Amino acid sequence: MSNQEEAYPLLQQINGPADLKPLEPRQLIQLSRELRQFIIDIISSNPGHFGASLGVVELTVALHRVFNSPFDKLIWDVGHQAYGHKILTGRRDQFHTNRKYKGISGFPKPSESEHDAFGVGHSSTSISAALGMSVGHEYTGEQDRQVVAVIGDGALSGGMAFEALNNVGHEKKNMLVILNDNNMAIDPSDGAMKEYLLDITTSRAYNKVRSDVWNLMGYLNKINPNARHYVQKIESAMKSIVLKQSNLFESFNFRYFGPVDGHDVLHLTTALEDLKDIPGPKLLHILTRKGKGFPQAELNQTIFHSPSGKFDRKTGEFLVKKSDKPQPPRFQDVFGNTLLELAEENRKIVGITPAMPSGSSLKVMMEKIPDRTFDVGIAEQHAVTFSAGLAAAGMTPYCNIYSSFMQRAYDQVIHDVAIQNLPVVFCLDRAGLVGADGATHHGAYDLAYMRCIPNLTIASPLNEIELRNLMYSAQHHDGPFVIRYPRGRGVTVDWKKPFSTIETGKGQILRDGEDVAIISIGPVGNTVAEAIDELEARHLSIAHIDLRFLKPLDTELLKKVFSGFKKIITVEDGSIAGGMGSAVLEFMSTHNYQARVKRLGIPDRFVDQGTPEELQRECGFDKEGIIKSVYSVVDSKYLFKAM
Ligand SMILES: Cc1ncc(C[n+]2csc(CCOP(=O)(O)OP(=O)(O)O)c2C)c(N)n1
Repeated sequence: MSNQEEAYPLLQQINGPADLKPLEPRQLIQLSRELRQFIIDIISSNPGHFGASLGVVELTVALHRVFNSPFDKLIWDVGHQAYGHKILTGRRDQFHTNRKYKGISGFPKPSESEHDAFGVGHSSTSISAALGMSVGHEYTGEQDRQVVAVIGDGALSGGMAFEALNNVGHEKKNMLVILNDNNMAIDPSDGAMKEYLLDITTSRAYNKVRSDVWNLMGYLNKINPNARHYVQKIESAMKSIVLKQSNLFESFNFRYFGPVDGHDVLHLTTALEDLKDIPGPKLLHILTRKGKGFPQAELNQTIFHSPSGKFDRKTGEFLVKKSDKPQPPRFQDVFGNTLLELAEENRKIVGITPAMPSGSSLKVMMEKIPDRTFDVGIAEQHAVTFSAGLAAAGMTPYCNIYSSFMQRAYDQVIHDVAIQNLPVVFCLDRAGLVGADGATHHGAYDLAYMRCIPNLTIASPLNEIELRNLMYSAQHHDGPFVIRYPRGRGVTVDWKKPFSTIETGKGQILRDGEDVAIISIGPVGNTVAEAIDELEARHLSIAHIDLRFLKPLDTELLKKVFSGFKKIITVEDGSIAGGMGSAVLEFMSTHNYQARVKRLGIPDRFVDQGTPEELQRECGFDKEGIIKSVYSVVDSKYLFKAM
């Protein structure tokens, strides 16, 4: 017997949802146990999202027992909780490659499996997608397909989820929304919705009425399907009296069921079976515990949302020993600490995050100055316009949004901030290739999508020290100011060193040279510097310009570069199309310069997951890629010189 067969005897036999159908009820419990253990065993040695998948193990088993994927459509909101789904739908033996280069994606991805009904990664999309499918199935004559959206209480705080609820209530199509309520996003859930969900789960009288109706419906349905008609009559009478006024979802024309224990696989299975037969929009409210079954993850839910390294699969202790040498701070830590420092001096500064207090390190300021920090929920659009309002009232908001999530709030940046030239400082974290989260999370497009917006200032620091100085300089800027920086860490920061002002729109010459000029923006400039060191050792003389500001462009500096060089390479950790290199080309054309310009960056295709180093190599802007590009633009006599 192999180790696998010994450790997960039942899971080992599950190669697709069909294998769940003949299982005895007690085997569903066993399968849940094995599935949970399998996730713990793999994620402890190949880190990824953790707590959320553990929390929906029973739901996942129940869903695949009751529904027939891929005929029925299961849509996981965000998708970070879908590991169990992947494992039960034929990807058990690949699961050890989760989030790795060329491995399987950490999120549902239709190109990876027919069971991944909809591609996800960003939150609050599931109800819209489910409604679209439900309507689509009517057009294609496939209305017997069931459509299920699974959404967390955190994801439900996103405006799009409410837009969808509103529309579903109007369309009244067949679909089931499962609200997975664990009272957590990555950090504890915030906002009025959280209180509402708590009220609804604890209101005894309300729930007694609900469950009585539900039981009656299930019972009558079994003895006589026609009896549903009478039950519906009773229900709609009740609805108009009690439920509609007291239940938000009922007022959106959903039938609300629950709350039920989301860790009772047998009860869940029966509930889903019952709901399958009820037409129209339904919402099943389940209560779960994030990290269920792994005590450390239940206790430290934020850390174990997505543990940063390998951990002991029994004790939960992290295995990577802290290095003896002090590590440079992460960009996000520099953001958090610097904002606190600035806010202590400048009382107008406020900090805003859409549900990422830990990920952005806004938490640092939150702990010290809670009354000037705001976690607004997974609501990027609102975060931007809320910041605009704060700025209009004379405050200085620092609104921290991950680069890829900022895509959500594009019109808010243009309409609510830029047109009014409001002084909002946008700190875009996780810019560039982020690594294991893959295509949905790379901060690939911000330079391109921000560059065309009038009134914006756009900067990217070479390192953490510059991030501090840019944040310092931005507070008195008259108009919106974008600072984009990556995940990870670079250089040591002397926290005692006073801030210095960085003049808006000024780049810097990092190194003089003769043969080729390389223009970079942001921390990728450090990779460029390494490449140049190596090229110098091979007797090539390369100039290095750190543009620092994409907008306004340092035209003085660029004029110097185009006057002195006929071979120019641009390097950016962002999309080549429309990014910094494009700005340089436009500059060249506008000012009638002629040069050979080669642009390096993220190509015009979606890049999957891997380590940032692997992905930079794939995209051709790692050290070797830069060196190769230099050789490709220099004349053969230089090549000879370089030998
Ligand atoms: C648009 C967007 N903003 C932020 C995130 C980051 N994010 C991933 S999971 C998550 C929390 C989701 O909470 P919830 O829906 O309650 O699911 P849980 O993890 O609690 O199961 C957040 C904020 C995201 N994926 N998409």
